[in-house]
Amino acid sequence: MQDKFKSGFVALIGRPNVGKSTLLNAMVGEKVAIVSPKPQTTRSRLMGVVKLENAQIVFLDTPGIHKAKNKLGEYMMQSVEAALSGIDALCIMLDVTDVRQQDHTIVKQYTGLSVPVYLLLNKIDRLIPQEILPIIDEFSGYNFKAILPISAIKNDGVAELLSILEEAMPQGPKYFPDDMMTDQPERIIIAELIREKALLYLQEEVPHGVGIEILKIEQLSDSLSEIHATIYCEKDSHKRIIIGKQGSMIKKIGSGARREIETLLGHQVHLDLWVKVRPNWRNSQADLRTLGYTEGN
Ligand SMILES: Nc1nc2c(ncn2[C@@H]2O[C@H](COP(=O)(O)OP(=O)(O)OP(=O)(O)O)[C@@H](O)[C@H]2O)c(=O)[nH]1
Ligand SMILES: [Mg+2]
Repeated sequence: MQDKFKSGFVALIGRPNVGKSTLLNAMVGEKVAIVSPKPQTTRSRLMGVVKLENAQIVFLDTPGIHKAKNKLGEYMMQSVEAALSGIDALCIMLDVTDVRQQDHTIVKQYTGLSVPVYLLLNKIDRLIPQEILPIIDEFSGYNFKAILPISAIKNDGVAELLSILEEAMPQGPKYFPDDMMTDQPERIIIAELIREKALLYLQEEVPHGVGIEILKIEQLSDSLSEIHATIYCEKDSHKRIIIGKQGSMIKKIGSGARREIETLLGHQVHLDLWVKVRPNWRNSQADLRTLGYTEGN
């Protein structure tokens, strides 16, 4: 019955690399957020809409909580705070294979909110049950509505989480149409898929200084689009690494990204990538704007 329909907003927060974006994708059932083994993958708040039979839950994935070291970091932390306004529930995630003092700091800071707060113990596929119990104990003194062990990557505990959250949602309208899975425009998803491959293949500090600008997306026919993008980095030495020996690295990033963009668009793509140095762009407000890191994203 329509008047029994439930809906609400749920933010997903936690330290970098705990698996927030992996869970978002598992719940939505599509890749709406990029994922990587490197911390600070997600840079902006992004939405994933989960359609249930009698409910719609709108999840807000957020950048991993860390101490900002530049303007990009400050923007990322503002995105976390912005995601918390107007939510109906909060999920704090931690990685059971890597519990740190900072998880407690986050938990202390956010369990005081006036909405139900859930603790998600992610990556349980990497531990045996006896190893998970002491972690549940360690966090049982806080004001959680529930503590839920899950494995986002194995889709373990995800259906249970959704039904618990559905229960907690207020009655409300369907905020978004059924075919809408995210608030991210296609141009941003394409830029993110390129950045995901940069994060995957580049090492140490190089990928963290990467930003992608999409210059042009042109659909040439029903079955072909041409995309031009620039990969920004902060130093000449990084540019050399990103291009690689005889262009081998840029080719690897490009073909990995192209395959995913083809899946997204449903047709063939020519992807043309350029690398440019823009020293210290992570501290330049103008550069952050060019690369899409501004309020509202
Ligand atoms: N074993 C295991 N690995 C996982 C699980 N969930 C996520 N991962 C891995 O953890 C890494 C980080 O995942 P992300 O989803 O990018 O983590 P995040 O919390 O969004 O990270 P940031 O965006 O940097 O804050 C990736 O290599 C994932 O494949 C899980 O349930 N089990
Ligand atoms: Mg993420």
